[in-house]
Amino acid sequence: MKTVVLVIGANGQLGSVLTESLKQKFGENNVIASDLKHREGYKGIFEIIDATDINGIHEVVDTYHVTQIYHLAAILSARGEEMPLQTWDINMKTLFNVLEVSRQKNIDKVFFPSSIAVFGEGAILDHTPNDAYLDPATVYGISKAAGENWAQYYFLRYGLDVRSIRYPGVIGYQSLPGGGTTDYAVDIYHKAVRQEDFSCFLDKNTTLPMIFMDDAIRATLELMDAPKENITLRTSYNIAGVSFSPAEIAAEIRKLYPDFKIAYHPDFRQEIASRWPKSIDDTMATKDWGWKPEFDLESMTTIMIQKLKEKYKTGSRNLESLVL
Ligand code: AKB
Repeated sequence: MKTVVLVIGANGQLGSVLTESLKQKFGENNVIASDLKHREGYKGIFEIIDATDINGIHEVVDTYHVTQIYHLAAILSARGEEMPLQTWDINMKTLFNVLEVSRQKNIDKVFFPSSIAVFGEGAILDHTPNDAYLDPATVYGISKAAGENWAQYYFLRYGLDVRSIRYPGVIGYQSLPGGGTTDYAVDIYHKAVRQEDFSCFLDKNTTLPMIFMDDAIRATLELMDAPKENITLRTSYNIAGVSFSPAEIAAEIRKLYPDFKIAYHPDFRQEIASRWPKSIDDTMATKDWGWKPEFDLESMTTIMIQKLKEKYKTGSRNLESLVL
């Protein structure tokens, strides 16, 4: 049977890039991108879905005979703290709707992104292991920790093949993040290329786990391709990319822009970051499906700067238009 993929949250930072990779893999006519609003200039099949409405998901699944769902819609850590109850409602409602449609329609595979935000002070924050204690302190983190357990429940109870990754902060030139605590690490490159000073909302030595977009996409595709019997974790897999602090990324940028200036003005996001891991132990992902990151801070910085320079040169000063 042919694979038909539905991506929910296809306009987001990860969704917009993952959708393109899925189109390359399965063919443009076999990938249905969806989000709350249409994306201007998008090439391919696009449907408006509000994932809090289960009927909308059912309809699209029926119309296109969808066999896989990637559910990427969520309110992230920083934005979530501005509207805690709404964030819980949206993050959980959309997940339940996806799980229920998938169960009822016998969807082959479901992807649910989790995050390093599931961890809190109860975990060892250096090389945090997959099975560390989970005591998240943000609504987003709580919703992801609960979501992981619900994913496992649907696997154990109904045999639904749900797979998940705990993403570090994702860094890419193709799209912009929104509402996360790790967003500074994308914004900083934009400011550097535009030769502007950068005001950082985290303290200089706040080390966090991050991952370059290419690695994040490859991890997702590799996990989804892995034989079912290899997937021993039905909650979520830790994956490591690269860990660094604002001071370290600024130093790397200064190798290319020696005059680059950064000032530190920590706000409420510092509190969130200080409870998150500094680095991640991804032994389980390596063992089960061969995960290995390829990008370090230096190689990531070289590509980010080169690609953003090209984009700004071709006149994409409007950040919105950086979404592919
Ligand atoms: C955030 O900062 O909220 C996200 C995440 C780490 O899940 N980028």
